Amino acid sequence: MARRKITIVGAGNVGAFAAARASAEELGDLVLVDVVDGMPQGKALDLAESAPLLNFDANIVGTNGYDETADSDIVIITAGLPRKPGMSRDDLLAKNKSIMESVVKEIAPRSPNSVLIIVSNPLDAMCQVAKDVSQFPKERVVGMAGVLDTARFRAFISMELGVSVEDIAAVVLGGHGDTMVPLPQYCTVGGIPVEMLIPPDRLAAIVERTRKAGGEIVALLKTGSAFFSPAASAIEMAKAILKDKKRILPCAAYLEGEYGYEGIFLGVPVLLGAKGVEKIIEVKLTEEEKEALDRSAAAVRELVETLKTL
Ligand code: TXD
Repeated sequence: MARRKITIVGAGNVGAFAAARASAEELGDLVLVDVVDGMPQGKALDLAESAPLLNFDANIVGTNGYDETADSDIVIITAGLPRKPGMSRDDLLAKNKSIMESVVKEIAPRSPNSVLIIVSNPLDAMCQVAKDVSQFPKERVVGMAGVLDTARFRAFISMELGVSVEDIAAVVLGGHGDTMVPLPQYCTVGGIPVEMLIPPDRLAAIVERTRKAGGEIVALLKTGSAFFSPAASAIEMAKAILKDKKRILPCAAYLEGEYGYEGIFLGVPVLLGAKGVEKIIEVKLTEEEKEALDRSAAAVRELVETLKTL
């Protein structure tokens, strides 16, 4: 069987680490695209030279154009500007909108059967732009946010309890931003509800830290934002699709009535397989959680409305 093909647009921090993870996992051939002259070419060559050390086989190409991206199975879009300290995700809207439009215009006709994994912020709004411009069916445009938010939630619970991250299952819903909705009631540690292991005040603090986890990293780094865990999250999704794993992961998916929302991208648990978002899974929410999700959906909707005016 021919190798699968993964294009990563935006070969910055997240894009480059995603490429490193994809190649180390031998997910397929890679194309790195960026606007900076020489940079994607240099990173692609560097990565190719790591192959003999890491024992993977893949063609890795860096380019400033799009012809090399033709017939990709997956396109991960990280192109955009990262948040600076004090800058909200929303400030990025106008700049990243035009970048996303220009990228998707090039990608969609060359890889008409691909699944687009959107990473650029503001995430949920960028998914909408990608869907509108590509005209792809909703199954094939999916946003990376929940996998990362959930990983952060799991990491904090692991730190709190001193137990393996492997045993912690969790889900975080909602838009990618301060309004995200971690769901402690669905979080388990080795099958045990987390609420039996962590007292309410500590758990509330962990939920709050999860909400602000992106900002915590931005404040520490001062320039740029998180990239190890975002890259790993995007590749987790790519792997689920390429290997048709049918994983249940929280992703930004286009809702048409699910959870009571119509025509917006929002983070919900989905079944990710070869077709992309094969199913949206609806879980029962408490009144409080539903209200929080409503607020999150309202924030995304507002952003999308603003988007139309830009
Ligand atoms: O959870 C999530 N979804 C996120 C999102 C987690 C982390 C980062 N998140 C967002 O991803 C972040 O706010 C940015 O919008 C993107 C990429 O973050 P990264 O940290 O990788 O930013 P970099 O290092 O600045 O890389 C962006 C690259 C950079 O090399 C630019 O030259 C390139 O994007 N870029 C472009 N590439 C192709 N085409 C165009 N038009 C373009 N414009 C910029």
